[in-house]
Amino acid sequence: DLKGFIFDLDGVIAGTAQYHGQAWHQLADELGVTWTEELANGLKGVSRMDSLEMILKAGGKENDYTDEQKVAYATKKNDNYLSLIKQLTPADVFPGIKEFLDDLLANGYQISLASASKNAPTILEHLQLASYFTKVVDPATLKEGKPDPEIYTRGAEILGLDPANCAGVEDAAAGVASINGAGETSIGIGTRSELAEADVLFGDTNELTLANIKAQMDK
Ligand code: B16
Ligand code: MG
Repeated sequence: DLKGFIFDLDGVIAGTAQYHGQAWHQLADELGVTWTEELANGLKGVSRMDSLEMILKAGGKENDYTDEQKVAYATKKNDNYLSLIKQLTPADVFPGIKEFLDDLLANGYQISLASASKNAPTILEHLQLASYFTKVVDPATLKEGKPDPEIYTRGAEILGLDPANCAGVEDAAAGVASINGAGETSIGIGTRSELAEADVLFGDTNELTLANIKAQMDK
């Protein structure tokens, strides 16, 4: 039986994935790396430094920069991203998310956050959702990023729950792989072609309800 829900942030709670994409696209242009849909999707859920490595690799430039230069580029992307998320307000919370969170709490479920983003606490403040997420995995303490299971394993741990009693909610293939690897139920938001391994799948956050989840799990 499910007792806890572990949430991704970017692309699940709000449309910040689009701002990450915009900021990386700008950096890829600067580095002379061709921006493709495939590259953009592959970056979803992936940590900042791993994302930069993927972009450099896509352009065959993985050996062209020193670690110091790489950190400088990643910082530049983050500064750009921070300027984009400044405009976030509670109106940017995806449809149905607040209702779902309220419903979970009203029914005694526990919730935690498993975002790879070091900016997650800031974003939650902008969205006025910080009070829902008193349990947040600190990505700075992780050895491995998504798709490794570590972040979702920790998401269950901080709730004091067995992973078998937890579900994770994700928009990225790397995140679904992390949830599945942790032995939890994976709930994907997106398309079947992108999130082939999700146990439960919705096309849109407004379909995310306890009744809809149970209906798909009982199938
Ligand atoms: P930051 P999530 C992930 O957040 C994003 O999907 C990914 O695009 C980003 O690179 C990563 O966080 C790190 O974010 O640079 O802000 O620390 O989807 O796990 O909530
Ligand atoms: Mg995400």
